[in-house]
Amino acid sequence: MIRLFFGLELPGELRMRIGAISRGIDGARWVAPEDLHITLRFIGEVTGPAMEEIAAEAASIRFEPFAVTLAGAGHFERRGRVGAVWIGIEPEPALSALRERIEAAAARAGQQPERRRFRPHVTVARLSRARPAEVRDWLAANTLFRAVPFTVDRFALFSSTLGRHGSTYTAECRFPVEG
Ligand code: 3AM
Repeated sequence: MIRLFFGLELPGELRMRIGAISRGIDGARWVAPEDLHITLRFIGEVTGPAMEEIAAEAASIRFEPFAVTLAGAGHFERRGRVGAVWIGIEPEPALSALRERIEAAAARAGQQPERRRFRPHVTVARLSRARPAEVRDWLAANTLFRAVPFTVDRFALFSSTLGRHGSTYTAECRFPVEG
């Protein structure tokens, strides 16, 4: 079995920039710069043949290149606790449209529909017992984060491997605009 999700890779300069703000919360599990990404659609554990089917459907997706701007910072809470901090993404209809096409491709490959609302973000750290004051300070320090737009001309199917220091991600297949 292999754990999969669709997402976007980030340009090196952006990963470096986020790497530079990946500090200041004691006990945070910072995502390594090479693993920073935008998740488009979580798939979960599948077999090799199921992965091939998913990839084959994704390969039929066509889209025009578009620009994405990372801006702002936020957090996700679970049961009243901050579980992750992230850098946000400016609303971009083309990004939502690409996500919809991936959702349809996943459905054609037999995946159950994703019911969670799409909240595009770049997870910077996962937290379990962080001090609220440190989380607040990190969010305040990065609320004005804004990067130059970058062009999205491909998406990827990533595998996720759980290691001793958290998950690492590998782009198993890339799907360029040109097909
Ligand atoms: O790294 P981000 O936050 O973009 O949170 C998981 C991670 O997102 C998310 O998939 C990405 C790659 O692991 N994820 C994990 N389990 C999930 C689930 N059951 C999930 N998303 C939706 N449903």
